[in-house]
Amino acid sequence: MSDSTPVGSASSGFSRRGFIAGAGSLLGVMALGGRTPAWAQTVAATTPIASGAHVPALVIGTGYGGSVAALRLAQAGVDVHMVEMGMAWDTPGSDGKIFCNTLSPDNRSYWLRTRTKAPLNYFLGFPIDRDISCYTGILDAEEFSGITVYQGRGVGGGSLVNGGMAVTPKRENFGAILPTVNPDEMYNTYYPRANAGLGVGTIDPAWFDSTDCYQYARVGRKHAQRSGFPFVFVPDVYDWDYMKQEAAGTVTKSALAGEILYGNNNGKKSLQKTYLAQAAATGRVTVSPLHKVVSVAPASGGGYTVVIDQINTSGETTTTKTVTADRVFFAAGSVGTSKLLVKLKATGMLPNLNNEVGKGWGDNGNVMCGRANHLWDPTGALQSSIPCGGIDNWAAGGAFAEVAPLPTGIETFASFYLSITKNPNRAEFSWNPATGKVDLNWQQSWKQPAIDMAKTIFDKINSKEGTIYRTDLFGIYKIWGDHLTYHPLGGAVLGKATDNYGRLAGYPGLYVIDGALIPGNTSVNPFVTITALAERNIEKIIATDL
Ligand code: FAE
Repeated sequence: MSDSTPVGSASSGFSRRGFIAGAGSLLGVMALGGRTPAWAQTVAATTPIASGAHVPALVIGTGYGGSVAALRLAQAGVDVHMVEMGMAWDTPGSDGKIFCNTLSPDNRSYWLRTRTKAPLNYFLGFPIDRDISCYTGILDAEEFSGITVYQGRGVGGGSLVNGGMAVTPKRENFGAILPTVNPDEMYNTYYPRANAGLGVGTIDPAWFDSTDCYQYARVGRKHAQRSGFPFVFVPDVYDWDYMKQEAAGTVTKSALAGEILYGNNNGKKSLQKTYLAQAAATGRVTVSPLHKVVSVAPASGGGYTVVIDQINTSGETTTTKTVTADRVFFAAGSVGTSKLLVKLKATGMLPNLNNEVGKGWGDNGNVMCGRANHLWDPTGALQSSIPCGGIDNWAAGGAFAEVAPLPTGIETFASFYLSITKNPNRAEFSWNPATGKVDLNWQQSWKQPAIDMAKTIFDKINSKEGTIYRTDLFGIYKIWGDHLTYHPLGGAVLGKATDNYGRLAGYPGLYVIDGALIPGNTSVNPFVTITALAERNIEKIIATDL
């Protein structure tokens, strides 16, 4: 049967043999460090779905929302199949590593591109992008008219490429983030559950104060505090004990080798090591990597018909499969879910979806900038790729700025920041029949409020320190990284396109359970909120719908 063919990985299914093959490849890499962290004991199972199959629950996407849904459904006794357009990322390449390094991107770095598209794409005014061969790599730089949206591709979704910053928003800000959700439930039950499930921890402050690899963050703290801004430690899913050992030279370096944007080979607890590992351990969850859902429509006998393109590592469709599912969970990420729903409504597959589908999309107010420090204020040649602190000026200026690394391996005298701002602009996805694609009507000028809010922090710091903005990081004499977002949110907003638990209006058994539910902003980095909301919604769905 063609469906038992291994797809993009060494494992051939959730047979015992396949499971051990997959786990073995991962643990083999871990073993290079001479030590296997406790959380690395298992990996998600891959079993490409058969055309004609019938599944009780089908989850589109394997990021945060999808992983929570799969685990909790499986624990409730439901068999789940997860469909993921990206690769399994469980097999090392010829260099012995699963993921390539940020400083030396190869074909594993980008999703179907022939040239890298680094978020920070200039250095000293020179472009740093390079040619690569086209491959189903891990980071998608998806281009819409006014914005490039970065997203993870593979089993684990955004958890494969992100910085792991795991931030619970301040409770006083929650009403503006998810106005229809009871904050007591979230802060008493679902945020703690999400933090536990994700393995969130905070850096040891004494180690922070002494280690070379966070000199850049200490400089960031000093400058923030001297201008009167609070500096806060930001929790992360990185294994902080592992990082200490990296610094001590006793394990393979990962955060301290600059690994982040194109995957992290060791210390980061991506979803493959947390929710998806737990899901695999139930024996009820299987995954089809390199499979892309292209259609969902009501099936004549009840449930839904789902059409899936199986692709190869060049992105070409090799097989088209049709399966049926009693329930379908859209967890393809804010952009992926929105694009699917907008297309399915416009092309008559799901015509009864309401007119809120595609609306309320925001960039979490992302904007980047760098500052040029004095020569007597170096930020360090060794920089951990995992950020651990931020500057909080949300209440007064509408900005929360993470002090980000520039892990180039050389002293840059630069302080670098990713700001999350209260930018109120929202965009809308729409179907373009001429191109057969979904457009997003964001305009680059809509970043101006974000820049103004970030300036409430950095103009003041520059004035106090006698420093200036870097102009060489995003082009030739360009200060602001205002062309991108790492944090797409919205497009199928809770309580608008869906009911208050993610049930899609007009179609019983169809659910949205990812960042598409959140109306454009979370005031901090978003994945803890996406995870906590998914925990809340799936609990209700299991209790009342199954
Ligand atoms: P997501 O994790 O994007 O998962 C969706 C999955 O669906 C992906 O694996 C897709 O490949 C797959 N997919 C899409 N369409 C289809 C289809 N048609 N068929 C099958 N599969 C499909 O969704 N957030 C933080 O909180 N802290 C951070 O430090 C942080 N750093 C970031 C750094 C970078 C470079 C990036 C790109 C993002 C970062 N984020 C961070 C954002 C975070 O990763 C993102 O909000 C979540 O991953 C979104 O979770 P979802 O479950 O919505």
